[in-house]
Amino acid sequence: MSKIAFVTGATSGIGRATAEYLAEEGYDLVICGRRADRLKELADKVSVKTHSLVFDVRDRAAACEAIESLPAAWKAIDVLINNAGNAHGLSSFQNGNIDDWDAMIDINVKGLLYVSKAIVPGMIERGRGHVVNIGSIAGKEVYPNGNVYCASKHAVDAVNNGMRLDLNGTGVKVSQVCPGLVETEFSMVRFKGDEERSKSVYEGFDALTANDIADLIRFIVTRPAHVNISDTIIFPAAQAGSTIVDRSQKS
Ligand code: NDP
Ligand code: 8X3
Repeated sequence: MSKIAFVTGATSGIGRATAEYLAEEGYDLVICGRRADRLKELADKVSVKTHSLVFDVRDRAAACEAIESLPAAWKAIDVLINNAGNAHGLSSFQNGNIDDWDAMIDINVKGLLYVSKAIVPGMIERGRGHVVNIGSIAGKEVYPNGNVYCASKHAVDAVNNGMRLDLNGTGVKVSQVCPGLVETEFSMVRFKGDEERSKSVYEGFDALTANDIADLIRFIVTRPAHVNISDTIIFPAAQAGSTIVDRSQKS
């Protein structure tokens, strides 16, 4: 019987690449995001069965209804990839935009909680499952102007650890992947479509790609049943911390 992976934020970047890599491993996919056209494109590309759910993770009722609407054949989710999220803005605390703060807390933290609460009980009932939370180096360190994004990812770090403690003994594994700089649509979202500013984030070094992160996630979810990789930090070789990037060696 094939396994089912549920991927949030599958319309772009890390989520999309992860869906593709898990399809290669034979997982049927529940793919989620707000952009239905992108989900259709992904569904057409992969060679496994897919079920698309279009919802905004910050809308609690919509998230619950979408997950409840899954047909019986799609309900026994084996792997949950909690990936949907973004940074909105990069400003000092005193100049921060409260709408951006709301977006980051609502999407990165509350969205992850809503989706997990709808899926994890089924995993417990079945006595097996794996939740992979996409955190960030921003959940391990705080950097200037990162304030609320860092807070949201520190919350993911805490929720990840809390889930792992509470789910111990249930057969459900909990893992976190914390990337450094990955070139996706992330900076275009953070800088509200400012292409030049977005490009500058990745200048002068080889940033990670979405596939690099998907490869790590694939490794984590394909370990034997007795192995849990509980936490990982993955950097580009040129990065040593949130604010330490060697931009002099671009190949
Ligand atoms: P992208 O912007 O490329 O992808 C973000 C994904 O999240 C999209 O599929 C988007 O789908 C989804 N998403 C955003 N907001 C919502 C929402 N309200 N409801 C539902 N889905 C939403 O960025 P990345 O792939 O880089 O980011 C993925 C994750 O990786 C995030 O959690 C991010 O914080 C984390 N991360 C990224 C790093 C990087 O440098 N890029 C580094 C460390 C962590 P749609 O817009 O269709 O709804
Ligand atoms: C994304 C990486 O350094 O922009 O989480 O916060 S960073």
